[in-house]
Amino acid sequence: MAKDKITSKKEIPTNILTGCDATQQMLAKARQDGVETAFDRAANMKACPIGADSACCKHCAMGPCRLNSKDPYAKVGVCGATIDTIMARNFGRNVAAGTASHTDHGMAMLALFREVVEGHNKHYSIRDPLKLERVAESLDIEMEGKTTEEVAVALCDQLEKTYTQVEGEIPLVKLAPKATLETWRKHGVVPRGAMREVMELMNRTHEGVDQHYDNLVTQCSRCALADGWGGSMVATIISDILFGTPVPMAVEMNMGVLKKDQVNIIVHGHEPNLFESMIASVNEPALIQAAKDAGAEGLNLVGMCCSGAEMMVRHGIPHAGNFMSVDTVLVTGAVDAFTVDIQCISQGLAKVAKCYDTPMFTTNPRCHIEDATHIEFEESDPQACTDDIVIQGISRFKNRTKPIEIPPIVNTGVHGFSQEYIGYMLGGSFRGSYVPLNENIINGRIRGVAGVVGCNNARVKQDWVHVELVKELIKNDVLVLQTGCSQIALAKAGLTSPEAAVLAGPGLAEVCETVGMPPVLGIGACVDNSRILLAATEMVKTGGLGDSIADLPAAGAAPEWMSEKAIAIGQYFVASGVYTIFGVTFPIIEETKFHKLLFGGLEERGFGKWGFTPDPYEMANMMIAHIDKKRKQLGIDKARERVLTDMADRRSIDAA
Ligand code: SF4
Ligand code: MSK
Repeated sequence: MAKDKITSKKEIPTNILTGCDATQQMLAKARQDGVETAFDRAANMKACPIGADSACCKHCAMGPCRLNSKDPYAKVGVCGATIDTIMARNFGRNVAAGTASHTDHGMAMLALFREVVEGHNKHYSIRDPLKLERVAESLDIEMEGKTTEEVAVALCDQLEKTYTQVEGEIPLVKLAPKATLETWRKHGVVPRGAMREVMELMNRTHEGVDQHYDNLVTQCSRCALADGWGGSMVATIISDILFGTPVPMAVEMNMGVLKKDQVNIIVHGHEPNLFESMIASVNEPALIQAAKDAGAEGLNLVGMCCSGAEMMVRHGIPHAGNFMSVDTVLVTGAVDAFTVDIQCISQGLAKVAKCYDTPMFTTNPRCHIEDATHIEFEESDPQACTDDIVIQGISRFKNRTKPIEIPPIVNTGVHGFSQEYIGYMLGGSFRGSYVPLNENIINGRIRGVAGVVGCNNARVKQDWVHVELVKELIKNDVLVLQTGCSQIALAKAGLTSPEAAVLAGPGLAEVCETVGMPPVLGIGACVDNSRILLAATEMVKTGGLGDSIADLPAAGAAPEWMSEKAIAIGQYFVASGVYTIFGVTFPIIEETKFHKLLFGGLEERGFGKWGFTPDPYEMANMMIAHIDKKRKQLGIDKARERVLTDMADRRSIDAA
C-alpha cells in the first residue's frame, strides 16, 4: 500500500516538497549551499516496494525471504511462513519497538520521580500536587493522614508495576471505561507489564514461534495497550506532576523565532527534564552576562518537535518547527547550539550542523551520534550539562562565520489543552466537567471529535496532508485534538488560534466563539496521546455517548506518520476502540487475511479498526462517515432543536 510521491532524481521544486514556507526558503538556501537534506535523499532513494508491502522477512538466516508475486499466497518463506504470518510478525516488531520507546521514556521519568520523592534529588520538586492527588485517588491509594511525599512514594510503587509486573493487570487500565476494560478482558489483551509484553511479542515474532496472524495480533494489542494505558500514560502523568500540567498559553511558532542578534539554542527530542534544565541555564545571570559580553542581546531558547511541544504547553517557549524542518532550521546558520536527547533525532542532522559550524550535542546515554559531541545529562547535576552547552553556544555566536538567513515568519497559536483543562474550559473553572462537550455533541453543534496526530514523512509534502485534513474536519463541525508534529503543522498554518473558528462549520464555530477556544486543540507531545484516551474516557463516563470508547462519535488519524512509535500508538487506539486512519503508506497487502483482520475484523470484536488513504479529503470523508455511523448507532443522528443554554440550564446540567 505504498504511495510514494517523491521518486524522481530530478531536483524537485521546493513547494512540492513542503507546505511550510520557512522550510521552502531554507531548502532553496540548502541547495545553493550544496547541502543535502532528508528531502533530497527521499527523492533519490525509492522506498523498497517489497518492504513497503511488508512482504519481506529477515527474521532468520535462511532468508531474507521475499513474497513479492502478484498472488501473495503463491509463495511462502523457506520455513513455510505465509504472507499473513510475515506481515503480522513485521507489524508486531513495529509495535514492540514503538512500545519500548515510549515505555523506556516513561520508565526514565518514573526513576527521576522516585529520586525526587524519596529525597535523593533536590533539583526537581512536585509542581502539581493536585494532579498527584487526583491520580492517587483514581488508583485507590490511601491518602488519609499521609504527607504529599508519602502519597507520592505510594503512587510511584503503583506506577512501577506498569513496567515490571509479570502477572495481573497494569494499574492504569482501571481508568478506562468499564465496557472497554471488559472487551479487553474478554479477548485476553489486558497488559501485565510493559517489559513482559514487549518481551513476549519479540519472542512470538521469532522464527518458529507464533505462526497464526490472529494470535499475533492479539499480542500486538496487549503490547500496544501497555504503551497507551501504561508507559506513555505514566510518562505524561509524571511530567505533569513534576513540571506542571499544561494550561493554554499563546506560543510563537516557526523559524522566525530565531534571533540574529541572540545566542540561539535549540532543544530537540522528547524528554522534558533536559529542557527544564536548559530553561534554568538560560536564566542564569552569569550566562546571560557572558552572552552580552560576547556581543549578543541575550540567550534565545527555542524548542523543536516533541521536546518543544512539551515546553511550549508548559512554559510558552517558542517553537521553531516539526520533524521535517529540523534539517532546514540548521540551514539558517543562526543556530549556535543544537541539543538533542532521544527519538526522531535523524543521523543526517550531524552532517548538516557541521556544514554551518553549529555544534551538535547529544546528551542521553541511549543516543550518541558520530560527529556530534556527547555531554551526558545527569539528573543529579543537571545544569552541568546544559550550562556547558550554553557556554559553547556563546562561543559559537562570538565566532560566527556563516552568513545568517532567518525566514521572517512567526505564527501565534494557543496550545496546552490538557484533558483536565478541556473540562475546566467547557464546564467552569471551579468544577471541570465534560457535560457541555457531550451536550454539544448530542445536540449536533459538534458532530464528533477527531484526534489528528503524528509525524512528518519525507515522502509526502510536509504538513500538507495534516492541514488539508484538519481544515475539512473542522469545516464539518468536527472538533480536533492534536499532539506531536501534527499540531505544529496546524500552528504554522494558523489554525490553533481562536480566530481560526471562522474556518469551522457553524455549530463548531458557535461553540468556539462562546468559549473563546480554537477549533483545533494542541494538547502536547506524541507521548501525550494518552491525554486523548483519557479525554475519550471522560466523554464516556459523562454519559449520553455510549458505554465504551468504541461507541463514541470519534476517529483518529496520523496523516504523515513515519515512526514505529506511530504504529504502536495506532494499535493502542484501535485496541481502545478508535477507528484510526494512517496516510503515506501502510505495511500490508490488501485483501489478505491479516489485512481483513486489522481493517475490519477487530471492529466486529468490539475494538476499533485501521484505515488507510494518502488523500486528506478521502481521509476526512472516511472519518466523518464513521462519526456519522456512530451518531446513528447512538440515536443522535437527527439534529436536535438548537436551544441556547442559559445559566439556569447550565446549573441543571451540572447537577445532573
Ligand atoms: Fe524466511 Fe522463515 Fe527465516 Fe523469515 S523466518 S527469513 S520467512 S525462513
Ligand atoms: S517527534 S514520533 S516525528 S510526532 Fe514526537 Fe514528531 Fe512523530 Fe517524532
